[in-house]
Amino acid sequence: MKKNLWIILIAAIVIASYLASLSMFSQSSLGQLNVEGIRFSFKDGKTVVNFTTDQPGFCQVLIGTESGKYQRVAVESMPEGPHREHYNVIDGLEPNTSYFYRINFSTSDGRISQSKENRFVTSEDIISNIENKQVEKPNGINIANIKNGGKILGVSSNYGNVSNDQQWGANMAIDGNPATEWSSAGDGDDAWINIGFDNEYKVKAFGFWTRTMGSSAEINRFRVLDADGVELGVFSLKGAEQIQYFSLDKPATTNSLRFEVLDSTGGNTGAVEIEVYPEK
Ligand SMILES: [Ca+2]
Repeated sequence: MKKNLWIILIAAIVIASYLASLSMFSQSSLGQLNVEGIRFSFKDGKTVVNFTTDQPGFCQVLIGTESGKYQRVAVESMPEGPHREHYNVIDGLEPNTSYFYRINFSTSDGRISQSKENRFVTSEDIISNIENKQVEKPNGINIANIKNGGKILGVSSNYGNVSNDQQWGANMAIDGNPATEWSSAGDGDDAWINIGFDNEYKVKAFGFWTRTMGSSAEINRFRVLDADGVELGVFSLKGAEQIQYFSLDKPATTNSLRFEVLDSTGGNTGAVEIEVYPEK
């Protein structure tokens, strides 16, 4: 019974945030949430939102760079039952950037309320420790490579609208050849590529080599998601001279990885090579 109630609550919060993100309902149809002592902190690529509510319950913080449009959600870190002290975490916000946010809240008896929209600015040094994730080339088989069963499940675009197996097509990022490159068709920070494997693996590390056109097309930061869309981390690149390897905070069991650009020098972003390594 208690478990069912949590499922209903969580579903209610998800639906409320979905509706909020689409702006399909009038704000007056929801209770107004008042929060106390809201605080933002920034560390190791994470933004943490702390606040207190009058009633115990669950909440989400909807976040976006445009007023009324919330593309991201800061979720509660391991909630154990309804509570008043809230601790919501989100990865991968841009440094020194102004964001709009709104808090969705649900009490244990199912009442949903929402805060007014407000804004905050992320700190300069939010990403300062991310580079620590870089590692030496991992041992083992590169399961992203076409020869090892890697395949493109989707891509934001290919330059010249070519197919994946032509020059500038997405396959060029997983062909093991440093002389070939996948280039998007001007996708800039919106470029993404989804790489499937021949099986499910426990992925521990990956390598990423951004392409560059000197003053454009170079990826600075990107995030990685598993097959369920769960974000596995945000990673920063240091230049385009070579492939750079990263380890995941914890191995991810998945049959694909999706790489999404967060920050770049714009234009025809893409990758020379992407490699993925599972645990043995
Ligand atoms: Ca290549």
